[in-house]
Amino acid sequence: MTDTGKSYHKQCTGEALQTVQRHAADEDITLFAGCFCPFVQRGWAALEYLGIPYKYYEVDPYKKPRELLEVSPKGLVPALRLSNYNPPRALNESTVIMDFLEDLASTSTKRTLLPPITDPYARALVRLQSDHINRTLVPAFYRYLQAQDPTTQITGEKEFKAGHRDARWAVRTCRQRSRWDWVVERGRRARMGGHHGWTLCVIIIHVDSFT
Ligand SMILES: N[C@@H](CCC(=O)N[C@@H](CS)C(=O)NCC(=O)O)C(=O)O
Repeated sequence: MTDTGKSYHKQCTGEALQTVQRHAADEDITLFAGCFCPFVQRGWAALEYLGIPYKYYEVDPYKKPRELLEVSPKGLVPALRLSNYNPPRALNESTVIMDFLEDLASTSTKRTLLPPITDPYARALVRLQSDHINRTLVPAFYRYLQAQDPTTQITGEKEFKAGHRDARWAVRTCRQRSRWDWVVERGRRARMGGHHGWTLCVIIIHVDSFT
């Protein structure tokens, strides 16, 4: 396989590694992960919060191993292999995965990342906010993270900080408009090791900004 020239972590460390080690055994759900990837991290946080059993499986998406291509057509992480089907099924795209996990939890662990189903407007606002974060903040963060030379790093930092300010503004606006306290309140608890909300999973890389 050719060297892509990209530089990224291929193994978790610290508490993340402990979590990986707790999820080494086979389960119905296998998370195909790259630990450096913020899209993986949001699906992973959702699995953890929702209490759904899973196996963590680290792969290098830039090397496109065959087993990853079997579960993710473009060979991107995250992806899920669902072994409780025969033959096994697969799912990719982080927000689709989060939706799937949310639905799965509603009939199993009964935990939820969203406001109650009886409040569809509050749920829609959470998704609206997440969509905004996906379009603005996450791409800027990712460019910043991957920048290797000083000029790209400086541009990346500016874009990221602008996206960051924008996201904070959006959260404030949503709080004024609706029941945003729910999510932000959950954010505070997330910091203390308690609950994550949907948006906080989407924006997991910025949890500290909201607490
Ligand atoms: N829209 C996708 C993005 C996933 C994605 O871009 N993953 C990156 C790692 S962070 C990847 O697999 N890159 C491999 C490649 O581009 O070949 C999602 O939300 O799941």
